[in-house]
Amino acid sequence: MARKKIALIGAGNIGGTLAHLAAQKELGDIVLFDVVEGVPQGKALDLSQCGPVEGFDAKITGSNDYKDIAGADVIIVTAGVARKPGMSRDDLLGINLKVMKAVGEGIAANAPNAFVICITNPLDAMVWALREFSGLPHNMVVGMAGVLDSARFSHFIADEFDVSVRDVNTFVLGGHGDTMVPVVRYSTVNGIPVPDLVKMGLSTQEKIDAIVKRTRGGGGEIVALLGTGSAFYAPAASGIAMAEAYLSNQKRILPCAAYVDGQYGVDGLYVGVPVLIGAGGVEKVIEIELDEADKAGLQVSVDAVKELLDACKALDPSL
Ligand code: TXD
Repeated sequence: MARKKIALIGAGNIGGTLAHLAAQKELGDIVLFDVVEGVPQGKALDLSQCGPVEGFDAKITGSNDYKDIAGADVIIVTAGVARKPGMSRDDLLGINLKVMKAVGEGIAANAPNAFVICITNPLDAMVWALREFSGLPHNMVVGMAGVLDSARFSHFIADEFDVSVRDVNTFVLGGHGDTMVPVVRYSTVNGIPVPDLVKMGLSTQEKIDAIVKRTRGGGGEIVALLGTGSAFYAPAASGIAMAEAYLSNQKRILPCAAYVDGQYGVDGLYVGVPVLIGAGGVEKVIEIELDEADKAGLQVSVDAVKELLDACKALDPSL
């Protein structure tokens, strides 16, 4: 049986980490693509040499030619420019929109049957643009943000209650930006909602509010600490979880930037919602009940995404 093929567009910090994780998990053979010559080839060779030490079988190659992504089952896109300190995700818009055009066309011409996971920022606009440029079905193009944002939320909650991260399940809706909506009511420690744990005296509302705020600024906190570049370990791990859900038909419910057409009162936008991912790609958008505050929060997020899309359309009239 032929191995699955994973194409990684962008061989930077996240791309390299994705390749390493995909190889360790033996998800398939891996092609690292980048516009910079030498980098994907060099990383591919370096990572291939992990194989004998770590004991994985995966063919890892580097390329500057879109033809090499032909037949990919999964494509994860990190191509573009990362945030620098003081730069907002939205500042990246102009540069990364052009990158999405090139990537979308490359995918359409060479791997139109792939499940495509976009990671490039500003995420909710870039995943929409990538879908438009590639022309792939909406259920086969999805953005990674919610898995990462809820991982950050979960980490902070586990820390606060001093419990294993494995027992923590948190929930983040909305856009990947300062307007994201961490939903405390649907966040639990082994099934016990966080508000109940607060009532039990195990934390305070002020501390939970601070965690929500820190989650919203989770990316910026790391950007400021690193000095150059942005987070890449957890973003890569999150992208891989989504790829595995598709490749192994896991039917996982994950918060992703997915195409929403009707649900949550949203029409024709990519926005962060819980979705079911299986062999059919995004098989379903799960519409959960929201209280008024969360609804209002989601609306702010949706409006921010709409503004970004308008900005994209102004920059590229073909959209
Ligand atoms: O939650 C999320 N979605 C995110 C998103 C979390 C963290 C970082 N997020 C964004 O991912 C970040 O703002 C960036 O837009 C992407 C990629 O982050 P990474 O840290 O991997 O950036 P790098 O190291 O700068 O890598 C980007 C690579 C680099 O090697 C460039 O040469 C390449 O992209 N690049 C291209 N590849 C292919 N085609 C084109 N046109 C191209 N342009 C640049």
